[in-house]
Amino acid sequence: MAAKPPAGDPVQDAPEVAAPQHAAAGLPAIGHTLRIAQRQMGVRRTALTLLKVNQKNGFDCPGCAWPEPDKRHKAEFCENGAKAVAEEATLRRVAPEFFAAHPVADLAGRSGYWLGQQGRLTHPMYLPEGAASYEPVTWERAFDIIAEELHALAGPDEAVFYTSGRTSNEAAFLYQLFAREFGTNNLPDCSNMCHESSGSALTETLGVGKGSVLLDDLHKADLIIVAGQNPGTNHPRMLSALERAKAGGAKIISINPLPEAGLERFKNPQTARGLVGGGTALTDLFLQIRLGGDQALFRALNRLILEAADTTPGAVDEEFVREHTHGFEEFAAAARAADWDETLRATGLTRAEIDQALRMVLASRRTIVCWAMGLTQHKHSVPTIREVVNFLLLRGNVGRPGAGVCPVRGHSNVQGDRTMGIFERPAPEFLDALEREFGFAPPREHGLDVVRAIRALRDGQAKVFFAMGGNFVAASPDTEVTEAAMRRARLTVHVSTKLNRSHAVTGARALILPTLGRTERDVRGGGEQFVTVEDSMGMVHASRGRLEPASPGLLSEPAIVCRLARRVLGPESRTPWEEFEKDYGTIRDRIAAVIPGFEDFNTRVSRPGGFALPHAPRDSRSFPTATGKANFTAAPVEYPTAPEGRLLLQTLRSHDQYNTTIYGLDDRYRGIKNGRRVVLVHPEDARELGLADGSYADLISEWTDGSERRAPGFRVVHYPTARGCAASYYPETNVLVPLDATADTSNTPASKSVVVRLEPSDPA
Ligand SMILES: Nc1nc2c(c(=O)[nH]1)N[C@H]1C(S)=C(S)[C@@H](COP(=O)(O)OP(=O)(O)OC[C@H]3O[C@@H](n4cnc5c(=O)[nH]c(N)nc54)[C@H](O)[C@@H]3O)O[C@H]1N2
Ligand SMILES: Nc1nc2c(c(=O)[nH]1)N[C@H]1C(S)=C(S)[C@@H](COP(=O)(O)OP(=O)(O)OC[C@H]3O[C@@H](n4cnc5c(=O)[nH]c(N)nc54)[C@H](O)[C@@H]3O)O[C@H]1N2
Ligand SMILES: [Mo]
Repeated sequence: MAAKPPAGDPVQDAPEVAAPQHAAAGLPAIGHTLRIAQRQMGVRRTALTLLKVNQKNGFDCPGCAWPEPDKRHKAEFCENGAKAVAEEATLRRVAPEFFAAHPVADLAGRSGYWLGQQGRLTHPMYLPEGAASYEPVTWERAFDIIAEELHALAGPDEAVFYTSGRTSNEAAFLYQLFAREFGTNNLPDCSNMCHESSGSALTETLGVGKGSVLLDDLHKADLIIVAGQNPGTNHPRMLSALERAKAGGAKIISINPLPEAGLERFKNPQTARGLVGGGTALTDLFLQIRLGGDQALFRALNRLILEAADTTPGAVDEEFVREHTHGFEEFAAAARAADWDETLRATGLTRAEIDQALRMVLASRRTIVCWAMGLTQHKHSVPTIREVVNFLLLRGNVGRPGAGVCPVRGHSNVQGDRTMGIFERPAPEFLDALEREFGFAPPREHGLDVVRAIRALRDGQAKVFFAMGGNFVAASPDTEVTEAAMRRARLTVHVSTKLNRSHAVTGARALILPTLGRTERDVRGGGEQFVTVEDSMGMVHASRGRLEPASPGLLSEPAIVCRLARRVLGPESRTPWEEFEKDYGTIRDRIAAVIPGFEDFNTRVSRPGGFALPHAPRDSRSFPTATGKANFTAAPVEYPTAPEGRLLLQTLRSHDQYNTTIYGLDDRYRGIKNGRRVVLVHPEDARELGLADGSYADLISEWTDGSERRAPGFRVVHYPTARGCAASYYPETNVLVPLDATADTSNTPASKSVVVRLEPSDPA
């Protein structure tokens, strides 16, 4: 991101700070929702649109991946879902005249917020080599340009096909099919930066890289542990499930360096008590952990459970361990050796707090652990999540009602995209099935993930970058490195709904291909089409857009892939791209033939509410791992540390953003208003560093190779975070995350533990 609000950009970052709040939602949330929605859509469209979100005959909320309950409310959305819808259903437009008035250099100087506020893209746009501005282009010409650049490559692996997580199952299936027929597995996706660590850890230990619980399991649990997740902002509908679990007697432990308002108390806007009353207290025990201390915490709990079993039979589910697991002895030896000094240092917790957690764990028959980015974006994320699995396996908390692993996904269809084959390291069985069904030989070598794709572009080994949604340059780490890498490409192409920074940081030539959003009617081949998505709990259901498209010139994502494939692959491709474009039902028939769990897809998805994908550990306590059992693992305990005078910085989301899409400049629950360049620091740490509340500082990250990266001009906010741990918003701070700072095994950027020094400065 530009360091300073650029000249001519009316967005002023001038943070005002009040005390953090202690409850989420309630009446203020409704007021805030309606204000943002009406600003974008007007009153009538706001009402019509919001009533269709997440209804059985409506569209899937483009916000988060939290599942819909079977019995739905009239208004089954949340404040932040409504903002996501308003952002897409806005009445504002970015037409060709806009690009004439704003050359690329001008766009590159604007904030992400300003770019997003301009409205929906309406025409395919082309930036010729050496030109200053995008100009309108026909769809045919756009596909010709892409074909020209792809055919000029020395080989298919010089192309990269990125996916963000809003893409429907149908579009994702076609997109990976096209990339593989073209000849590459270079299919990086946002998941590489998100839950890849969960996928890696769960596949190795349980055999399935997805969560093992359904929504109803949350309602039945005795204990729900929420670690490294801020559902009040990022999965607000999860609070209703937590509220219901509490009504059934469940206890909640939250593990977080920040006291997040949404986890403290929930005022359910669907109930009178929530609207005007005090709401429901959610967290029973708050463990204010240091960044990256979770592996040490779960290791210590595992030691304590094993010790309890020495005196209390049943503390360990011995029958489950014997029948269904592998590697117990080695794990138990490592856990029994957990060191208390190290545990307390890594976690910043007291022994009394951990003992209190243990009592709650031992009192629970059915335990679920939910987590998100606070666990997945560290160097040692994979062993951390494996330790969570150890913890659940010990007491038999996998594969029975009310218990299990619950990685809470981000984008609304990020899990479905992976199921459809958007993966740079596809399983051989998946490729075999593609080969059988489509009669071509898919490439077998692994492709590039996000970080490796950036390196390949940087080093000139990749030359065409194609993105199905997302905002790659702003979402990726090491902004300056990533932007320089992108500028080296021959061609960059973005299929997008809205303008963003990736359209302003381009290769020699660039294309913007505008597409339909979830909310919009999709008529192809004379008939109205629907698409399908998979939520965080493996439920697959239909999504039908209801609004008139933002422009008659838009193509749907499946139509774009079909036309691109026909143009690039030519008559050699035996895939019926034309038929796929006209009737998405024919795509689903092929998905059914290729992907296990989708048998009879068209029939089953027509049922209201859809269907659940099979999940062997959940359904039958069988574990398709290398050992055929659930694997205990015993990794050495790791945790991040910062040298004297430095802090660990996490980069996280405010309440008014969807990843790189900025809805507004407030972070209501944390008491921040009208600005995003803030850094939250514990008052004691700030005093030691000589940083008064309200003063300004540059954030400088220090990487192990001695290199430094700087983000200037952040207002220091004294905030009750864990000691030694600071927090600041993404994507402004992505410039600080070194490209090489990634999680072991999953290669996910370690954006939740960046070592920084704060230097007093002026406002940026
Ligand atoms: N409104 C809205 N909804 C969204 C998104 C959005 O941007 N806006 N993004 C979507 C996407 S793609 C995703 S992946 C999810 C993200 O959902 P979250 O993971 O909730 O998102 P973050 O803001 O990154 O929050 C990380 C949380 O983990 C805590 N944390 C950080 N480091 C640690 C740690 O080391 N240990 C522990 N125990 N806690 C830690 C932070 O304090 C914070 O509460 O949300 C999805 N939903
Ligand atoms: N420092 C730091 N970096 C992070 C994270 C972090 O916590 N800290 N989080 C990471 C995570 S979890 C994720 S998931 C990634 C997100 O990375 P991305 O998914 O790449 O980024 P988004 O901001 O979600 O993408 C927004 C853009 O998607 C486009 N879009 C929206 N809807 C549609 C649609 O229906 N179709 C199409 N074709 N385009 C659409 C719009 O043009 C919009 O500008 O960022 C990662 N980066
Ligand atoms: Mo994500």
